[in-house]
Amino acid sequence: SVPHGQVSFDQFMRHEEINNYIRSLAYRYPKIVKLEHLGKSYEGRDILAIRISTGNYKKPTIFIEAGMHGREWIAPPVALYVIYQLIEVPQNYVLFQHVNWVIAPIMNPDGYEYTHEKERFWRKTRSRGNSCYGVDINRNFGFHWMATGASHLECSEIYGGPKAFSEVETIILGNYLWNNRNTIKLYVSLHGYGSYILYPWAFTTAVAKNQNELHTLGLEVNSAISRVYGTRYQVGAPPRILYAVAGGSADYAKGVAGIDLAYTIELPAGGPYNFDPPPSKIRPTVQETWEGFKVFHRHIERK
Ligand code: ING
Ligand code: ZN
Repeated sequence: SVPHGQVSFDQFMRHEEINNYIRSLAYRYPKIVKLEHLGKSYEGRDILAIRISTGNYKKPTIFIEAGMHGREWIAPPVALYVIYQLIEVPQNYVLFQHVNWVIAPIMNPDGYEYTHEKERFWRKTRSRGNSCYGVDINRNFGFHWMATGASHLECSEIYGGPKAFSEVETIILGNYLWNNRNTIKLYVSLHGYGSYILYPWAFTTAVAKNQNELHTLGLEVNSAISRVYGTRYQVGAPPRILYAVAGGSADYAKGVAGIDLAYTIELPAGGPYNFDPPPSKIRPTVQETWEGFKVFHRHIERK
């Protein structure tokens, strides 16, 4: 475990440890950090975000979220490392002079804790159904919900839920994107695994109006990441390079909240099942991905 209020990139932290770290940052850096309580999960855990800014909330905002899928343990450390770099490395303060950052490291704390306590490969939320638990948050958003790539079966890993926004965690993320739609200029959803940089649309093979910008920026992020340890991502829309999905968060961010730059990053993971990289994978992964976030930042700053 990690000392209270500290962060570690040598182990996978528990949800409460992560929350305590970001609470401690809010306490230690009140001028640049604001804690945002996004809401409570189905089982009552606090879903927190940290806002990093100089105090003017009208600046273009980068919103990053991780941990929507319980078992994808590599994603929350990447979000935490962005938080750590921005706040605890003073040379990086230039990165929030013209741009605000909001980062939520664990969107599905119930699923995440369940993977620590009971079933390592649990993906969904932990809401109770008739025959099975849980809904896939990334199939539960109200935009072309259930059109493709999702299941009506409660026990499926990709169950879209009894209706769109059936899950409180989906509502919390959807409302945040909607309520901040005028300032959020970039949304990044962190997942694992596969080494993909995905952009809308996921629900259709039709191309987005700003496909050119989405693709070019994705390629630039990939280049910056690959310069560190040679990791290479595939960049594209899900139906072309992976599979079509409806009800995902990035499509909702773009299609409903009007956030034109929306990405899902499938981090490289590893381990026998690919969701279970050894703790030694954390450092190289967070370090290389951070280089990608600097490219995202530069793009938003110059826009
Ligand atoms: N993969 C994503 C999923 O939700 C994805 C991939 C995301 C496809 C968004 C299309 C759109 O299936 C994981 N690992 O969750
Ligand atoms: Zn995922």
